[in-house]
Amino acid sequence: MSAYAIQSDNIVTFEGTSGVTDGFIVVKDGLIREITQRKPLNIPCYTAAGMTVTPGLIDAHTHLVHAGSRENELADKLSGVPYMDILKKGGGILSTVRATRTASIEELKDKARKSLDIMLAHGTTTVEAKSGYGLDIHTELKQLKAAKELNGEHPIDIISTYMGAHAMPPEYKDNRRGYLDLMINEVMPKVTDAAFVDVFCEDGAFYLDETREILQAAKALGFGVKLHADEIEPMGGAELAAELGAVSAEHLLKTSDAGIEALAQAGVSAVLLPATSFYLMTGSFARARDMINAGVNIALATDYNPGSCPTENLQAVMTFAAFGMGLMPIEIIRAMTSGAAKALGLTDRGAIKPGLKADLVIFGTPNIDYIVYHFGLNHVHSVIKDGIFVKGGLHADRYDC
Ligand code: IZC
Ligand code: ZN
Repeated sequence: MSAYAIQSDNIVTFEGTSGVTDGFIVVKDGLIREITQRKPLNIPCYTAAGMTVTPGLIDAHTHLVHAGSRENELADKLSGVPYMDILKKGGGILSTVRATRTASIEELKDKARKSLDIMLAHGTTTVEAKSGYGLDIHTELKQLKAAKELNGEHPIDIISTYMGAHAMPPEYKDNRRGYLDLMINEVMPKVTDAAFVDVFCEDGAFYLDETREILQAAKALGFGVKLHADEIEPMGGAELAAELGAVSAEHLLKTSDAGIEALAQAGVSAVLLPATSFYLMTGSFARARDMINAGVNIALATDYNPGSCPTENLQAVMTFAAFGMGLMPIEIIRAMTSGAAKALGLTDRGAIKPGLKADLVIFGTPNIDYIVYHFGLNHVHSVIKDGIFVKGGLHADRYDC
């Protein structure tokens, strides 16, 4: 069926001031055609009365494609060993690099596909996926190829990011210049399956000058650029993101007032990852309220990865955004839909608006506050991607409302 309508008394559109309306969403050929108060005639009409319809959730920061897991590091973490110390000892990211290098593309895809299924079941319809667990040319391209193939095979849209600058590969430990040259001259020109390049700008990963050089080269090749910025140490990453005209700066736990102002002035989106703050037991969260007040566009994402945030579930992130950052439910949903679309440079989704993709989540809750209020479980009733029910579905006896 190419055209239908969904009726609900709680439609979170992000049009107007409150962003919430009631009425009918008319969907045709995969797109939203109309939001109307009048019942459309001559098309099937599903009723989602008592439920809440939002745009499909967009997870703007994940490390989706990788092999292995790191529960062997949990005891160290719980005993207070810092994340970067585990990396320095050859664990952390480098442990996942070893597993990913030896995995076949099918093994990578099988694991990532399971994660995509979990994401979809929790309401995610678009996901960003970073490479960065190969650090050599072959494995980085293998990760990006896995993501590209999954994009064609799974309902979720995958937007890829090349992140060779995630950690210094052991074979270049004493030759940082050599690894920078490899990424800039050999890997990036061969990357055809990614929209963005990202750098882990952090003490113990890549310094500010190295980050600038890599991202300037990426821009010259036509990539959009992103930074893991000011996560653990205040490195001036936000200021660099502004200087480079980055699409987004991500993490931002330690960003200064000047850094926040720079993001606002340059129109750089802030991608915030409160579940990671929780999982790393940092005791602090990014200053989301100050960023919103300064006029910075905010996205909230999972950071799904096997080390610092092993969850695919954006509803878990809602809990930490609310109770860690003090954000309101409407701000949280906006940051996972229209805010996240902007942080990925996407203009065809992220709101319930005529002409946009019909990517919709139907939550089995009476309003959006309830999604955040009753925490720790999955409230998704159904998911629609490009106009098609890909999870759940409204009952046939509810046709023709
Ligand atoms: O595998 O630990 N922060 N990179 C930077 C990560 C977390 C992913 C990981
Ligand atoms: Zn990350």
